[in-house]
Amino acid sequence: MKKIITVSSAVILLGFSFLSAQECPHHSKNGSVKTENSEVAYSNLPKAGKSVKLPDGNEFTWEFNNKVKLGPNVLSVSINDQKNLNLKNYTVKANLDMPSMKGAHSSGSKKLNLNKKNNFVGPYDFVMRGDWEICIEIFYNDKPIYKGKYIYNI
Ligand SMILES: [Cu+2]
Repeated sequence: MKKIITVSSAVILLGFSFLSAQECPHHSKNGSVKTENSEVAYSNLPKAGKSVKLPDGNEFTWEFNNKVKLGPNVLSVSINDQKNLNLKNYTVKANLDMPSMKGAHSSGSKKLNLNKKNNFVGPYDFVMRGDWEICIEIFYNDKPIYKGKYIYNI
């Protein structure tokens, strides 16, 4: 009996730490992306400019649209089909924070806006040097289909 209890608590603990590892900090304030059915695990994003495959076969890239510096910068995400046409019928959200100072300068999860070139863009402020975690979420028909994170050193 004791063994069974130990095993099941180990399973619960494992499950719990797995979930915590998936979560980007300060990223789910409204809770809407964390419902059981729509849980999408965080992937590690490749570096800026590298193409990432989405589950639906389309691809996206992320980058900052200028030389990244301290202060305000613009994050840009473009989603393309095989013909390299920019697709706009997605929703993209991003959150930036410093893992070593969680919450101290979190941008919060912000929806990126579609510009004239059909890129999703949004302003983000690097207020100090160090490692920043960039979390990007992509939704289709209000359902999260991709979540990725990347550590960016400023
Ligand atoms: Cu800081």
